[in-house]
Amino acid sequence: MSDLEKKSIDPATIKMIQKAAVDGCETIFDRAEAMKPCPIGAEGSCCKNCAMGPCRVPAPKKKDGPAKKRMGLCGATAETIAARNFARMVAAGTAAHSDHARGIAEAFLATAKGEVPEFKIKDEQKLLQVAMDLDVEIGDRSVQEIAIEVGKKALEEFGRQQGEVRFVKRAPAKRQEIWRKLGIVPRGIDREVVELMHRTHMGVDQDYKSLLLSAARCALADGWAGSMISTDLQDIIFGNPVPVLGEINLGVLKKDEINVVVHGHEPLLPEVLVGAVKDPEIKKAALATGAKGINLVGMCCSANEILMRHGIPVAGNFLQQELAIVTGAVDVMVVDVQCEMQSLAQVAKCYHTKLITTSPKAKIEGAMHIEFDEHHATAVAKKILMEAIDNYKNRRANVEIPDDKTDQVVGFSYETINYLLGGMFRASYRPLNDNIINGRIRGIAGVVGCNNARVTHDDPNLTLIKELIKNDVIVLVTGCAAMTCGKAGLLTPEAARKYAGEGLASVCEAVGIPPVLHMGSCVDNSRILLAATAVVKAGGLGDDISDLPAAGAALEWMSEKAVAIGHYFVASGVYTVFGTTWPTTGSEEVTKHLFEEFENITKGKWGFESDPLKAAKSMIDHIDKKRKALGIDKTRERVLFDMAKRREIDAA
Ligand code: SF4
Ligand code: MSK
Repeated sequence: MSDLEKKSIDPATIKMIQKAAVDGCETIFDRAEAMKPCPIGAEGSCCKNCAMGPCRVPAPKKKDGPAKKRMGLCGATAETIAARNFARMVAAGTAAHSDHARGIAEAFLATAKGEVPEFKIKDEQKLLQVAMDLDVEIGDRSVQEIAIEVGKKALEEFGRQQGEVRFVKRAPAKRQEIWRKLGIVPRGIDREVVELMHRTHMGVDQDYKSLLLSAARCALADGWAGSMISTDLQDIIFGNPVPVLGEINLGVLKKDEINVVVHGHEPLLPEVLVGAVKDPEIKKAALATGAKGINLVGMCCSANEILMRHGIPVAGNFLQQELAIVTGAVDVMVVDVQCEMQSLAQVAKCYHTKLITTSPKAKIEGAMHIEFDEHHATAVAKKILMEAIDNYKNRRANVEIPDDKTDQVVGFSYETINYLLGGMFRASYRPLNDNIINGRIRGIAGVVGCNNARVTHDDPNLTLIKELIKNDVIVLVTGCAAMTCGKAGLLTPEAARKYAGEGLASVCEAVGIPPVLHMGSCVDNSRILLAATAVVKAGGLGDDISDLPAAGAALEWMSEKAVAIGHYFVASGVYTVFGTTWPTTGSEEVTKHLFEEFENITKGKWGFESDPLKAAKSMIDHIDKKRKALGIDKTRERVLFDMAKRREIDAA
């Protein structure tokens, strides 16, 4: 394998890494070679929670003989330190998703009050469903009255001090019972994040089991509250995704158009940009530059949001953000929050690109700042587009856009899958359950998460997913992992025949769906929780999420949000496998607790496997174990008759 092939399996990415080298522009791929991760930090053994440290308590080497009790200055053990570091990742991830949700809830309320003309209540049916789940009275009230109360009730979920976040009622009854017995039902989102930060402060919670269980409560506040609120309210004001055709990879950039890349996570500005590029005044200004128009494309989860709802092309996933600029064709890259690398400002300087930050929470030194405010949404969007139009004339000679791009069918929300499987009049997950029971579909996997520059870009996720579908496991994807699948051609109905096992392919062909279903952005992992719940409720596969033949994975994770997501899946009863690196290897006890003992607590557990084929095997083994427990393992043992045997039967 050449050095370049070790960096990415994606041809467009490799071409742009080469171009960056020619242009003398440093990228993350160069830095990953030059700087190795700190081994003590990587295993979760460094504590800097007070000024007597940082204390380093690395895992003992075998050659050192029997391990002595390792501890920091205050006596915090290696276990406490590893668990505290893990818990703080959960708190940060939950905070990120949930602060995103707060912004959406505020914009939703302003929309309901009629203060944001650009947005409206698009999905009234979903509004009513969400209203019921938030205990909002419907009666003969107007849509506006209901929406205003939904907005207010959604905001209450953040600051509640006692009781339970309301969406936990959506979980299977048995799951709710497990959480209540363990005392880990989240009260309010902010409270759980604050409490976890408090517990992990110097000299507070110093029992690793207690820390990891509190981290579960915080993570549940992400999955079953913060992220779920984001998804639901976004669907109501921007529309619930339905299957739509899109394109993905750097080849979606256009040499003769003004390219605007929208990158980050919050869909508010991207939604307005989708409308603003069609504005006659903007179009005229764009044409006046000699360009053929404006080409709006997405990057990371902002891309997923406008791809799912409008089919807007996607330039790439996390590790391609700098490389989009390296094409020399990006006139503006506009970012909001999360996963935006600070190096974008440096890369932009190598070319003509204007980097524009828009969130008051996320500024980057060297970038232009145009603050987004939903009350002046169109004005902000037009200002950004005018910056791009103005910058087109500054393009330099070194424009080179790879021609790689792939078609993809996306937009599989939880409700859309329900409708596709059961039809409009008897929408239900039951047909999926029937196909799992009869063995055509072996199980369900959720594969989510990021890219990580420490492993070959896109390779672990793609190898894992191909292996899963080959073994008749239907795969639900979100985030940057979904984009990996899009680029590799797995998100088309034709991929079923090409890559899936016979059973899964036959079901996909009958329904007309790909074997890998793109469910959206990182916050939309909440859709996977609801899909799993719907499968439980459809019957025949046990009475809890932990009974399902299902597993989750994030082999290329890098973000703290991924740890929060993984921990809420584990706390919801799912076996969840991470790859690349595992953040608690500094403590054998903590790792064992998460990988083994947690199954006795939440009925879900963590796993780690850096080899994607072995990860697939462990997920399939888990699925088969669950099939056996449900008594449906025999249905897969289908007898294949040869011609002689068939003639024998016919003659009988
Ligand atoms: Fe060291 Fe304890 Fe301070 Fe951590 S909290 S840095 S282990 S003294
Ligand atoms: S963008 S969190 S790199 S999936 Fe959601 Fe991708 Fe991970 Fe960011």
